[in-house]
Amino acid sequence: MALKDLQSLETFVRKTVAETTISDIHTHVFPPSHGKLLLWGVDELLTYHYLVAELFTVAPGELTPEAFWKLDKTSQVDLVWEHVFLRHGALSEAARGIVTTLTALGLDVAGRDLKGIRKWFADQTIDQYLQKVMALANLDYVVMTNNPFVAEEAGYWRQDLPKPDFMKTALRIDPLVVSWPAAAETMRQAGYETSPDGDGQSYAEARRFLSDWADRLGPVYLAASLGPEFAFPAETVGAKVFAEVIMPFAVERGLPVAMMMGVRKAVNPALGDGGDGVGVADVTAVQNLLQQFPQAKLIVTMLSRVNQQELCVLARKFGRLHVEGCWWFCNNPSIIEEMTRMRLELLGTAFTAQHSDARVLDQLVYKWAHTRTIVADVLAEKYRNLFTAGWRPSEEEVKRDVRAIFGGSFEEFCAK
Ligand code: RAT
Ligand code: ZN
Repeated sequence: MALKDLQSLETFVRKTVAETTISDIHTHVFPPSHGKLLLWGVDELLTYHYLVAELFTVAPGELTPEAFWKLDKTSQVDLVWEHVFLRHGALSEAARGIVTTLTALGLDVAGRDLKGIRKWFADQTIDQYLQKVMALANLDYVVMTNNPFVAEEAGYWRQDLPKPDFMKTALRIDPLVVSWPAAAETMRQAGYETSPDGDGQSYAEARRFLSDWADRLGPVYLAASLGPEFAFPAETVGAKVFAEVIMPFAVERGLPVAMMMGVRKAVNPALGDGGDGVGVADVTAVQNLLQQFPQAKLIVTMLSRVNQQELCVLARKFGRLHVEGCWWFCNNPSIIEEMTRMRLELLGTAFTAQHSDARVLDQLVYKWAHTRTIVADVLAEKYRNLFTAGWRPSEEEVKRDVRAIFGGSFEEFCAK
């Protein structure tokens, strides 16, 4: 049915964005069977590394990261609550996210009763709570990040524990690229003949390692987070591993490679996960990979705002490049709005607007609520412009397009 006037078009677009079921293609959640790896609840929310970093922007000088990490979780939470929420305006995106999440769960965050909120969480059971969060965020599935180089994670996977179907896997392989000697040692201990120098035999064994893990996990894609210095081709171990291990393996298996580019690791190591920064990545590395591996498919997100236009332009040249998400420091309303608008203008609906990157299960609620609001505004404007130009979209077309940027295009890309 064609939408006949601007008002009904806009209302329908907003309603559709609010109601469309989303596929979340990058998260850090785990199946409940993987025990403590699945983080959830108010204490985990308040000690999310985004908020720990923010704590040290406002905390008194005598509170050092070293002292903070020695405290028990409850005391850490109390410090974040006191300094980020009570003594200063909780205006950052991560802080507002806490408020959105707790409100959506029906908790009285305005009452500032942290004790009462903790008590409510203590009464939840994870299986039910997981279903509740998936329903509140309105997701059909999440893609996890599964790193076989982390002993604890690998240990759970080796036990073949149950996993809900709505939690899909991604095989994370950063260590191969960014710390080959350590990765070679992990593989060697697991029975693969890999050496720290990297040679033909080691690379063949690394491909065997990936193959065994891909058989075990059944991943949707392979994934690596890379620094701004990543270049391809180059005389570096990382570039060699891409050329000799990752790309041949991915092409042979028909798996896309997800590259998350531009993270400056451990700028301030004292902050732990919160200590990473951002740098401008080299988009020509992606271009060169696409040119040298004509059968490869790449899924790319970049951390620096500066990279976004260049990346979109490259995606116009290669249908084998899928642009996705407003990653980490780009996951802020002003930047999401700008990036979504630019992507629609350059790529139509052939991209994925967002991933949550949720490390704590409950974050799925706010990350998606906030993104939906922004995408609704941008899409309403784009459809208004299209209508004014003379096109008459139907309800079915609006639904198709909204789903496309929330998972549909990604699925088409993976199936190509
Ligand atoms: O957003 C985050 O939590 C980051 O620490 C990283 O996990 C990043 O998204 C990554 O996947 O490396
Ligand atoms: Zn991530």
